[in-house]
Amino acid sequence: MKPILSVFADSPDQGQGQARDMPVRWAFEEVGLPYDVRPVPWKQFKEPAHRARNPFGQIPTIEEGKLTLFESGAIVLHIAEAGEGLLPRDAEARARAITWMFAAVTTIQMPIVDREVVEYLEGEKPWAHERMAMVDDRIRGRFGELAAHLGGGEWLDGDFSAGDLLMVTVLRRLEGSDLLSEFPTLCAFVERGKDRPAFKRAFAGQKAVFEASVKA
Ligand code: GTB
Repeated sequence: MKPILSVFADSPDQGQGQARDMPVRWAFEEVGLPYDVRPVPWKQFKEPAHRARNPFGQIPTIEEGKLTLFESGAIVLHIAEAGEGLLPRDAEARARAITWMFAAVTTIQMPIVDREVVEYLEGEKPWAHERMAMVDDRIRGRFGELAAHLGGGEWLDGDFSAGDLLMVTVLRRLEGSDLLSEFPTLCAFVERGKDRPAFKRAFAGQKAVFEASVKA
């Protein structure tokens, strides 16, 4: 039986692939595991049926027989462990790839989320401008460190891994922004991720769900 991935029925990003089902789709595509999707309408997010899948009433979730999982990073790890190509076989290289997965969803993603909070929720506060400048500086610091690590390398640690997949997904949240453009190394890293056929299939998949919602 195919796993079922819950996604936005009508994503607020209008099919730009910014919602957190995108890394999960990408991981399924990288390892070649087919999956079905369950589009969840906004009004059902906090209803008991969806909270049974995710206590926080969010997407993404996956259902795989009796197993239900939430948290995109954990789901990507589960898929990477089930298939081939996202985690090295060598135990130490595998541990390093998992370290990069955590670095993406914690160290790098946290200040980016802070920025989105200022932008979308705190923009009217009298201190918003000052706070935004602080958060931007924190992001710049992290981006500088990440770019220095990447240097002239293609991926974060040897071959492409689930760490790169999550890192590209997280950086995409600032795609097109001046902040990311300040770091050509990171922009090139993001583009390399987006060039992968599996990324393109995942992107097309989420876009098709959004377009169906517009037609409905
Ligand atoms: N830590 C969780 C994970 O990684 O799985 C976070 C999951 C999460 O934030 N889910 C969001 C959600 O379900 C959708 S992806 N929100 C509904 C709710 O909380 O009630 C976040 C998201 C939403 C919209 C855009 N956008 O419009 O660009 C981008 C990302």
